[in-house]
Amino acid sequence: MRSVVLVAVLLTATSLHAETGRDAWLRYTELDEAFAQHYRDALPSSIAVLGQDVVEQTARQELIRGIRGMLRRTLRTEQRLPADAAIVLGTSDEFRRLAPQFAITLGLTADAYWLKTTDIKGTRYILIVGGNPQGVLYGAFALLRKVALGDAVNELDDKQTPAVPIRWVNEWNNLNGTIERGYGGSSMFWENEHAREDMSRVSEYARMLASLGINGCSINNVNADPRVLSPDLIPQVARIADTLRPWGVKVAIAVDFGSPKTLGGLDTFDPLDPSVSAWWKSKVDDIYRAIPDFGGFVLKADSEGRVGPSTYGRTHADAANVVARPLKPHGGVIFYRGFVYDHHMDWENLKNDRARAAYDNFHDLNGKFDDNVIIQIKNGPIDFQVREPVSPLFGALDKTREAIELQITQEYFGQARHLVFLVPMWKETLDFDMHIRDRSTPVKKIVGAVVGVSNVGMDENWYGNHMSQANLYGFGRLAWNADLSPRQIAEEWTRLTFGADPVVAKTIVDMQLTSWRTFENYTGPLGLQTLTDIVGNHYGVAVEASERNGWGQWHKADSKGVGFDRTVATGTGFIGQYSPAAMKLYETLENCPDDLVLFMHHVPYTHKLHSGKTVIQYIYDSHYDGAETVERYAKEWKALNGRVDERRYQEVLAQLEYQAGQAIVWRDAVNNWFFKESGIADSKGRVGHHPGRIEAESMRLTGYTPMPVTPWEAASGATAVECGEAKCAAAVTYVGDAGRHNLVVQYFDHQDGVSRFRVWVGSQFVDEWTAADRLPTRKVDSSSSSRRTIRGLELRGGDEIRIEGIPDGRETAALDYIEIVSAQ
Ligand code: GCW
Repeated sequence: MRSVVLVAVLLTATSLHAETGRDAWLRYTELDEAFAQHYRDALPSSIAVLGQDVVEQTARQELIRGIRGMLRRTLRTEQRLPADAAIVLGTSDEFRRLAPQFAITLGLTADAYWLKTTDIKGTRYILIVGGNPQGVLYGAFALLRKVALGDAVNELDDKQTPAVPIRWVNEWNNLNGTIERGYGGSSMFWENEHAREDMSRVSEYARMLASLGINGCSINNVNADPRVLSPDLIPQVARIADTLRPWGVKVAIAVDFGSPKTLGGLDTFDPLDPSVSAWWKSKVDDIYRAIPDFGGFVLKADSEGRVGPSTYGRTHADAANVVARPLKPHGGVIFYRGFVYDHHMDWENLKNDRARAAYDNFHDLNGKFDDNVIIQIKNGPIDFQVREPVSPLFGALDKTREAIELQITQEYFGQARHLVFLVPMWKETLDFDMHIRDRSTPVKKIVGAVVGVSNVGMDENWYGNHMSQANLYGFGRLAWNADLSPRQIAEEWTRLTFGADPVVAKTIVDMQLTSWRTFENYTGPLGLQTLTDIVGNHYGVAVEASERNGWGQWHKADSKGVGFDRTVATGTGFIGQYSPAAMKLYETLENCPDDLVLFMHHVPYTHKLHSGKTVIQYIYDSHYDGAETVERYAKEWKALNGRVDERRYQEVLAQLEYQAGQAIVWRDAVNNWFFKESGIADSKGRVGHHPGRIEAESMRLTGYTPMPVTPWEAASGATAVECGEAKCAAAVTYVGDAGRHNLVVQYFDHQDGVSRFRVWVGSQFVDEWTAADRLPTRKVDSSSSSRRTIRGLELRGGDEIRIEGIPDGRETAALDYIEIVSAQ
């Protein structure tokens, strides 16, 4: 509920000083005077904390900081309960013991909070009551959020209880300082095989986590280095724990199941061997001596080359339990990952199906895990693809604790170079009804923990992209309350991050709410999954990369049809892993939603969808739609010039313009590939026809030589030109109408150098740039394909357009094509 106060927020001038994004949604920018005055009147000017716990002290400090920032008031700190108005913080126990006059009888569970305005003999208090010290801190953040959002604080009576008790993030950080699937710079925890000396970023991050109610953080890659358990490293983990503790965030680590052997020197890591269980016990006891509030372990076993219980013919339950038992007396848990599959699967066996793996591996073990084991299950049965059904394993473990694992880092979602707001997708998963035993059982009611793969880095704005922060924010908010709507979350984040200007808010929220569909449209619609290089960087387009290899992420497109038959009737039987009601949704083409049709069925390209379109036409259209929508985002963003601080305005604009170019690379690659494979033309005549496009290989080349590109669809005409000399040029004579034109230059920018490009029209020099972007490839391919648009050139027939490329290092100043389009 937004109050009257909001109106005042809308009138508040945006503060437009340059922002780096480092403060994320916790900026606490000054409110305008009238508005600040309103809150100064509504909020007491002193603060008192009942308890001694460090987390409660943090809560007080945060309130002082936030109120000082927004309201230009430094709250008076009172050592004991003042007789006049105050904000009073404490746990419900502390209130009962130390401030009985408030008569707090309400029961609050761990982490819950209650914000309550109360009057005692005419004196006004705002109480922040927590079920525990963390709850107090979460309450403090909630109060500050209300002020920042313009919500009423006059008559507070707001009790919030988190949906699940365990809300953790996993950071896939390596001890050498790199981050697996991290796109925001290097690790804030580790550097050169040690914990960093300077923990200030960790502390800032912990604050962000606490502001969302996240209460645990696993600080190393699940592809775990056994050394993390070495006697040297444990004190360093303890130092990280000390930094997280004031924010109520527990530290956890990912462990390698082979550690008893590789690190401990035993000759086995068999979970049923007594020496192995003794080793785990002594290791766990050592950890708790150093870190009494240690959260626990994350374990990836028997997956993607990690060792596991299969070495000894043991089960996942044996493996999980041997590690869980010594954790138990200390209150620790183990998250055992459900992401177990065979990546050497025979692709010629039509019954093989990676999607089946998690369920097949775990459902028989239901009830066999100790009660401090939590099976951590990815949202979908494959691997964080652009669209997947819900993992059927959620419905198969009713006697075992379950966590849902969501990926905040955008591995298959454009890796911080593309704007994709993931909350709507997560929300669909959490709301999906598994219909277990014919009862309504949405995933959010099944899971007892929510885990997000976060992977923030040292980049000033944490993710390498301002917009990606919204995914961490949204993850935390949903983990706390899965009933929040994506719109509410997007609105909150946008207002907190970019201010209250309604035009800014509307533009950003609209982009965010449509961005998942947009990304899906130009990457992998209809349940095809992200058509990226799945054996490489998971970034650029490579339609066939997932086929004919053991990784099992097949879409099975051939000249006749496309899609993976996972039906019970004729396919792999995957659909049979769901309850009868969910099965019914997917098993027949009549019922199966279009969005997942190719995940569940193999159909001819001419199959008509519920929408009435054929599959092939849908593929073509969605790719054009997706690319056009991103172009629209960039235009809409430009309309915010002057409404967003200059630095973030420019950085987001550059990101959206880049994304618009990449969306075209995807559009053309996917559409050309399916056109070649199916032989069916686009009914709208666009695929394969690009008015104004001139292939670089057909230009007059000086020094440049044509090269085939792999995969072929990554370059227009399957060919680029590259320069093997100090300097090369490609020229063409313009033959079109006279007038204002935009000139697009499609070139390649990889990691091995910084090539330069210069452009002339006749003798007039019109543009130059360097290929210095940070893109995940060392090759001429779809990931390096980049776009430069030179706007508004007045061209006349007969003009020579000439592009000069100057290679650098191993980068060859390669060109794909140019396009000349009217700017009218
Ligand atoms: O999505 C895949 C990633 C791997 C990751 C693995 C996992 C940590 O490509 O980088 O390894 O999933 O979740 O274990």
